Amino acid sequence: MNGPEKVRCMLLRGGTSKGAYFLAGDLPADPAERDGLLLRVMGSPDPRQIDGLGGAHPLTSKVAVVSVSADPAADIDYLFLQVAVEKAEVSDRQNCGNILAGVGPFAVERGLVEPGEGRTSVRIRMVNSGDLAIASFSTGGGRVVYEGSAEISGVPGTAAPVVIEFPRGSAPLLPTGRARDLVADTPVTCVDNGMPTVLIAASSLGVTGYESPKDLEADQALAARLREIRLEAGKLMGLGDVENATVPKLTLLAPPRSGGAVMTRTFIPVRCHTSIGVLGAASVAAGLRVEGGVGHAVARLPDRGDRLRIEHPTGFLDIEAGVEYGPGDASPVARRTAVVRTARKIFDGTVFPRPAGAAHHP
Ligand code: NQM
Repeated sequence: MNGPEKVRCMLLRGGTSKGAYFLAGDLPADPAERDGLLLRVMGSPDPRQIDGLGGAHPLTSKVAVVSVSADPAADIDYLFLQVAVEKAEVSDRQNCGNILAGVGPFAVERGLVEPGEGRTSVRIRMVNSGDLAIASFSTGGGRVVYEGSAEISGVPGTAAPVVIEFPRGSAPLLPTGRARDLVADTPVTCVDNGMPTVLIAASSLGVTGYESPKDLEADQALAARLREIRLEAGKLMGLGDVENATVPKLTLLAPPRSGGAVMTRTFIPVRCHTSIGVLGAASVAAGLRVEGGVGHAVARLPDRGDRLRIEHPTGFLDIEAGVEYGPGDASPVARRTAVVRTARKIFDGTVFPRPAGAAHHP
């Protein structure tokens, strides 16, 4: 099918990811046609994505589709799409909290939201999950202010903070109904505080959890074990056959090394994240607080408050996430989650997708 030859597009860094942001009205309404176009925009399938905007890694092959929301509880609708790098696949089965950081600024840039003087707060309906997020960020003189002094691990330099709050989500925090499961002979805690995630003690897989993402990705025996756990856990979590899905994520846990609550290595789900996803971190943080979960023996939880420091390969991510147990209730629920990210407009213009039907030789 022939899509448009050129599309209005903005490239933004959202947290530790980078994505192409579109107004929904600038893309084909038909999802199959839209996804075909996005593959051609990003340059997939191709390990180098040499003929498109993608950066040859899942963290830089992401798309946000934004529109005014019809939901009175929200200002903006945000649909996240993961464009596979080496396969001709576009998935709406996961959400992305890093790309979310750029959605409010993008909505202001495109005139969907009126910027305030000082700060602007945008209520965002995350179409993938149906949940809400509230993002607030610096604005002034009718524009988004990207410059600032907030630093986040995994991004060089500083930028203006984007504060993101997630009210209590709709999914059950423990999708299997248990704090601990034995999956492929491995004790795990399956948790979903915005991102379906399987928590595993690194030691139960024969690794330390301090290896570099590159070394972990090179470990073929580990990859096979993680695949087995993912497929079985996906079924237990009600996600069905996850062979070709980007969820659940798998997070290996080890004792903290730099004063945080826990050290992590997260598989998304095949490549190892160079830091950690926002909703992934929200799920880890909530999962660590689950009584009887696999995180308890590994993590050092602070005595008070909801704030946790999650260590990862390029630093740490501070996040507020708490869980509550009702009276006599064995199943905890997640309370509000909050996190600070930064975002930056990199490019605004017109993207010229590879022509439809052009032969590719993966
Ligand atoms: O968990 C990568 C990222 C993400 C997801 C992934 C994310 C989140 O860092 O909210 O941000 O887990 O695929 O962009």
